[in-house]
Amino acid sequence: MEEIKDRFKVKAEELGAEIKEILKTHGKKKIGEVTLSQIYQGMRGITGLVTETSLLDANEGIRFRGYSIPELQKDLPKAKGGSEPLPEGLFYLMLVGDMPTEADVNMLTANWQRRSHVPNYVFDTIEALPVSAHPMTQFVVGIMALQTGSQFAKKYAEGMNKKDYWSATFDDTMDLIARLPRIAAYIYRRKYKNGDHIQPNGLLDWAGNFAHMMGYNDESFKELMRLYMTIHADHEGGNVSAHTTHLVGSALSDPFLSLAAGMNGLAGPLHGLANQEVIKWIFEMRKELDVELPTKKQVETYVKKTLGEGKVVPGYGHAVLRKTDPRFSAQMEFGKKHMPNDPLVKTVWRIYETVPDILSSLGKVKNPWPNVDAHSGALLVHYGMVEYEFYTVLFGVSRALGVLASLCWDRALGFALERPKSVTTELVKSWLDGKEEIWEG
Ligand code: CMX
Repeated sequence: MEEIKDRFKVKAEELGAEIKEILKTHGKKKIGEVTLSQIYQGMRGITGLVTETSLLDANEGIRFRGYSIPELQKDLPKAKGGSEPLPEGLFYLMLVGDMPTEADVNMLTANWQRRSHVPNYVFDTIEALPVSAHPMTQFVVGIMALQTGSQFAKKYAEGMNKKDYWSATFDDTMDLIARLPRIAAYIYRRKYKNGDHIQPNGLLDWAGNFAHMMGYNDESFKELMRLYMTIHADHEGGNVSAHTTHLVGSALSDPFLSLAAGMNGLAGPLHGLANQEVIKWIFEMRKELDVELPTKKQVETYVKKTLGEGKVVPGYGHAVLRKTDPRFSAQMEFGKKHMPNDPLVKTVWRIYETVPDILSSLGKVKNPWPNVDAHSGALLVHYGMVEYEFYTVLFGVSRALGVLASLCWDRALGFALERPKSVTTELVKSWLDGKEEIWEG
């Protein structure tokens, strides 16, 4: 068996035994209560999922297996001559739970290269769509076309023992991650570069090769891709893309079906599509004001106009976070290092100086600070990637690392079909009138 697969198996067996013991002794322990507001308002704050790969702290931001983003930037292996973490390393950390060595990361790069062949019918399926189709639509269709090669689906149909679910999930996960950059780059070149495709370079790392296939060979763009693919990978289990992948996977839908579902969720403007909305909004602001770098006063007026039109300020706010997203800060650091005088990047920083006070003054926004999506577009535009409709696909390729590592854990730990209870308002009213007892599970 592959080394990483063996290591994952050992870790999963250990944790599986531990969880069994925890549930035997403490299975009935209450860990919270649920209010009516929570069930009507997006289940905010209800602890209802277990996700091993990362944990979000409202004030500190995301930690992957206990490591913050600055710690990952310091400790994860880098490409030769580079200073940003290799996403292969983050995947290893999320899956196995240990900080990888350089040899572990090289092993993963080689493994994904071996698995990276995308059959021609996948490209043909994408080609059947009009070129005007949104890149996320093309991306999901590409993933669905790949599904025909699912090991999990094939083995399940042949009568797979449930003890082997994790193994087939692992194989599909590795195949998917290996192939996603090729599909994403194909969509980019198809839509924006007249179908002038670029063959993979087998000597490059996963993110470096992705940059190369999209047509960006600047070393600092490759570094940006390594950082981008690392920081967007996971944000614990309750966000729409992670939760959807987990939910659909709980029906034993294979990893291709599950990831495609998660990616459809990522394509929503309140989630991953916000990265395209941010840059679109900034471009519109600059056009309307007819300036390259608006003043703070101009930004303030434009933000108030956006709010007055009943719209949200894209890239600001978060369902869980209550401080500046460290993923925003990591990108800001990258900007300071590689492009401190870029007017668009400086506009993002000026917006950062302006928006939090305005959102706070509304009195209802729980988090006035920027999230991950507030910064990414400006860095991409700096290198010439101006096609903002594509940005969510970049997010999706990265997010696959986290949600698929989690799916491996779901199957290895034998997690159950997800099936929460729902109620009607009629029933809620009869609870409130005391006509019926509130059910407590
Ligand atoms: N601009 C204007 N109003 C905002 C706002 C923003 N950036 N963020 C929150 N609000 C408003 C909400 O719309 C809500 O208003 P109503 O009560 O009138 O409906 C109110 O403030 C309270 O919302 P909240 O509890 O603070 O935020 P939610 O948990 O409901 O929503 C989020 C979180 C991210 C959807 C929201 O902040 C938002 O719409 N932000 C802009 C879109 C965005 O950047 N999304 C990307 C998130 C990161 C990601 O998943 O990729």
